[in-house]
Amino acid sequence: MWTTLKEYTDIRYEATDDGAIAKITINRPEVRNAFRPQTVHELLDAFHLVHEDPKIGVIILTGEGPLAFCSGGDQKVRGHAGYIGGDGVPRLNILDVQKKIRQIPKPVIAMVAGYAIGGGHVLHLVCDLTIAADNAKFGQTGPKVGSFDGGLGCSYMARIIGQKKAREIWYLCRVYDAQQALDMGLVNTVVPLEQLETETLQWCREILQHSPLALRCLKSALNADCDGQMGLLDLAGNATLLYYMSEEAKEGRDAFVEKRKPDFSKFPRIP
Ligand code: 2NE
Repeated sequence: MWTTLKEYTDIRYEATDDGAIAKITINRPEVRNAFRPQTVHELLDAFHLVHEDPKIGVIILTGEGPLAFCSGGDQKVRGHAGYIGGDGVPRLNILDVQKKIRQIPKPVIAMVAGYAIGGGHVLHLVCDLTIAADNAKFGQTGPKVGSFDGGLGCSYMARIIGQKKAREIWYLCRVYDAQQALDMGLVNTVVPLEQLETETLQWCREILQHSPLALRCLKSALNADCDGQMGLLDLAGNATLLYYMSEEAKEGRDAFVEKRKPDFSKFPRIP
């Protein structure tokens, strides 16, 4: 069913046999799939590959095993100014993964079993959709462990579930079960653990039946509202992409290449 596309140490990067669905799995179950700089480096690499692969239409982000989706930053390698990797440099580079998930022009689905906690909770939050197993647990721990995510972890969370609930989650650091998460609008659906992957693949297959360009434009349109000028950049990039595909735009290019005056007179000014 799954074919490995590239070997990594901290994650797995696989695709279905037809190449249409990619699955990126954080593979550190011994620490509840906490991420260290190496994990983040690999996630960025895999998301770059998935972005560039025109066969892939949907991406599943998940964690290895039934106990955790992701437990956030690896506290055991947290140093003075961030999480310290093999090069000794402290980093908070998970924020780059959050940006990549939002910017990639294909739906990303978080498939959550067990804990999605701390930075792991923000990761599911920034995905387009979340399918939760009935054993899933959600929450932030920042104020308990001396951390916080004041970026998408606050503003985007509040957009999704409202200011009161977002403040409750951050200030109290409680853990919420799958049904509570569904009631808050934090996740799209809850299914029995043993059906989690089947159900997620079903959602992927439904999405794959639809127009890739429509999905691409919708994702950037839904992002634009929250993402300011960078959101408009992606939305407008899609407008340019569509314009490049038109005869009108091709006339401008051809005229330049052929060293003649462009003739736009045949293109209507549609009201
Ligand atoms: C995830 C949770 C609730 C699981 O609890 P439980 O009881 O199922 O497992 P346990 O025994 O706590 O954990 C199993 C092993 O995983 C390690 C534990 O230390 C333990 O290993 P041993 O000590 O027995 O060898 N482990 C779990 N989470 C880890 C982590 N994040 N880093 C390193 N090791 C971890 C429970 O384990 C839990 O609450 N974990 C901590 C969650 C947390 O506070 N995460 C960091 C939030 S801050 C963050 O992610 C962040 C940010 O705020 C801003 C920027 C970037 C990152």
